[in-house]
Amino acid sequence: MAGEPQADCLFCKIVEGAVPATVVRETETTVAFRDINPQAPTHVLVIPKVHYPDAASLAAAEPGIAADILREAAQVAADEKIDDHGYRIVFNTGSGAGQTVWHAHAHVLGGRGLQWPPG
Ligand code: IU
Repeated sequence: MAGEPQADCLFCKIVEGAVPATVVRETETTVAFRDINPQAPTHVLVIPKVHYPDAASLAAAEPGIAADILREAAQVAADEKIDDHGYRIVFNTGSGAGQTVWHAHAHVLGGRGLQWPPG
């Protein structure tokens, strides 16, 4: 069923606590944890507890939870004190854009200068 945990999904396992992660925030609908391969001094992933393969399918099915992700991303940026110099919220969507984990997630990146276009 849509949104149900997937047995082969790493991020579902992090939500369940079956795989360890450095969790920085948790709400009823979301978990935020440090990326295992950080691309900036602050690199946190914010994920929904429900399973959808990407941000677009999450937003279509659960727009309230998609909004929760954005609110949590902003809270992470404030907690990490990266909001004064600017930070980036990224949803890689599709393999051509670099998505490798098929459970919706926002990257929150900051703590260094960020180039545009991102490449
Ligand atoms: P992507 O947008 O799907 O490429 O992002 C997946 C991210 O998940 C990527 O930055 C990985 O470093 C990160 N990640 C992680 O934090 N822990 C893991 O066990 C695995 C991937 I696998």
